[in-house]
Amino acid sequence: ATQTATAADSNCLNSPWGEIQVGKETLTDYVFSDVEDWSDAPSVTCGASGRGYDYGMMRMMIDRCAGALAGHLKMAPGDRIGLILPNLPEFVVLIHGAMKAGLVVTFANPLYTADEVKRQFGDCNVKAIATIEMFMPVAQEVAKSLKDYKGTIWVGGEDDKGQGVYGLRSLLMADHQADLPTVDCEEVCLIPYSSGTTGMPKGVMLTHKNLVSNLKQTQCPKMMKYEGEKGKGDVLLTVPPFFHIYGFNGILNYNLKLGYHVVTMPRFTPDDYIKCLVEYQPTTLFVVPSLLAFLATHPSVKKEHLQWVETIMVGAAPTTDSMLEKFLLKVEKTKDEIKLLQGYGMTESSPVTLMTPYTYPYSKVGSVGQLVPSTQARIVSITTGEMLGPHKSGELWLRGPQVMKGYWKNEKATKETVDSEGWLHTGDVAYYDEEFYFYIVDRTKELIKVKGNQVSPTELENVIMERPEVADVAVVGVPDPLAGEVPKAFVVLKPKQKLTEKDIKDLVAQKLTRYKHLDGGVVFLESIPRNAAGKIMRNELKVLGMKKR
Ligand code: 4UV
Repeated sequence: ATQTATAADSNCLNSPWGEIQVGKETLTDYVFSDVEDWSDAPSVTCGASGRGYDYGMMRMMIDRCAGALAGHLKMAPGDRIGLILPNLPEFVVLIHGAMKAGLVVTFANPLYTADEVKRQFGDCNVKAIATIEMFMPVAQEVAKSLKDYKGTIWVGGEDDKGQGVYGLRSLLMADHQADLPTVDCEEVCLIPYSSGTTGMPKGVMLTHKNLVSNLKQTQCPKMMKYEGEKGKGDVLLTVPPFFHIYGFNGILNYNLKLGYHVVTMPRFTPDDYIKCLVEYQPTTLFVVPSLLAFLATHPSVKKEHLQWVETIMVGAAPTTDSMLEKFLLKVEKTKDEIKLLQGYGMTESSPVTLMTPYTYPYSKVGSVGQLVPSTQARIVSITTGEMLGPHKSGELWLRGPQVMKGYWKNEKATKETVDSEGWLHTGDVAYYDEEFYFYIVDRTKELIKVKGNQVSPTELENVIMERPEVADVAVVGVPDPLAGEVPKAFVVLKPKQKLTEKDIKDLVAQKLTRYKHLDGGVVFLESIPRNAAGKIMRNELKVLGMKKR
């Protein structure tokens, strides 16, 4: 109904869904602001162990965690804390407890190697780490490399281990008191890492205002026709990691704000997932495309397992119409019976900028939706730099209150990514149709997406270049039916040097976590195609990579 408002400005496209009131609250206060209405209802449950807390208990633990961090570990407002945690109910206690104490959180994939965590936590000067027993050796090794370190929080630990390792339970039981700071909504509270359009992963500075605005944008009553039936016992089953912006803000905070029962698990296994479907009877699933493919095609997932599902949200990487069709075939439901939502986002935009509204017709299923409220877009020609009209593909630029403050200690990359008028240059190629539905068609940036996870080619190239036999290297993503894309390396050896594909693969496998491994293989070349400026011509390599599989 409001769609004519879209093209309002000849300079850019506006959201057809109008504006939201930009968030002034802190993230934790906003997410838990309605908690009184459902304090006895379950908040987050670990599907593997059954351990969980109701909303009232969760909020009390968050308050006590804030008190312990400020009062006992002596973390000061603005200090960084690093989480090395899988999806557990206690993740919520730590992250919101830290934010309540005015701290800035950065989170790492718990399956990262010590080298990967050291780089990230060192870059933003982390002063405390929270982790579980399984990852304590990595945490301790990383802690040794950090300056002014205040201590490690042992999630799952009853008592303190000594030597600066505090059991979370004992910290919470002690009810440490502290004067907590008044936190301004413009302050940074989260620094997730993203490679952006080029180079190594960089810290993305997100403020309370960024994150709260994005929750308001994605829960806009007009766009989502959200009925206000909050906390009525709806159950969400979700496995995308909370240590990625989609999992943290797009899924966890989004659903906690609505009073949902969030069921998750620290590690995905088909058996555990199916067990949770039967036990918790979720009405909603938030997935990435590879998980949708699992649900749609895995023989052990049966129609009966999914009989309660009413809504399924897919984000973080491209999904296909045929996969959505396969899912509907599996559950033997029509497109009217299951609400399929899709979204497009980026770490740099807290994350959501495009989402399918409740009005979206099934004929547009390949679309990632329309601009969320208070968000503007431009499609900019890659060759001429001019703004393009409907059905023409160009780079997608976005602007809104959810766009990051900048990259941590990296003004150069910030300026290259967010221009002086506030436009975020996404590095994605997209077009829109007459009804202002957007379609993502390609990427100009280097980023590789493996099962929704970011892989920076630069990071792999740096590891491979460490070998003295290597003269030059380039890494690109090649299509993969299950993972979406996988990394593939092109290597030039120095004269008379010998290395095998296995040598290169092993090198990467030693240094980097599993999903970054060279599953696309290794090809040895005489030279890497580069343009006059010395930039790797990645598109040529992608074509070559597909031929040489
Ligand atoms: O920075 P990042 O790892 O961030 C994300 C965030 C994704 C989403 C998606 C929907 C949500 O509702 C939500 O809360 C979070 O993935 O990677 C950003 C890049 O991933 C690709 C694209 O290249 C981005 O620049 N990407 C993300 N979503 C999609 C996508 C999509 N729906 N379709 C195609 N590519």
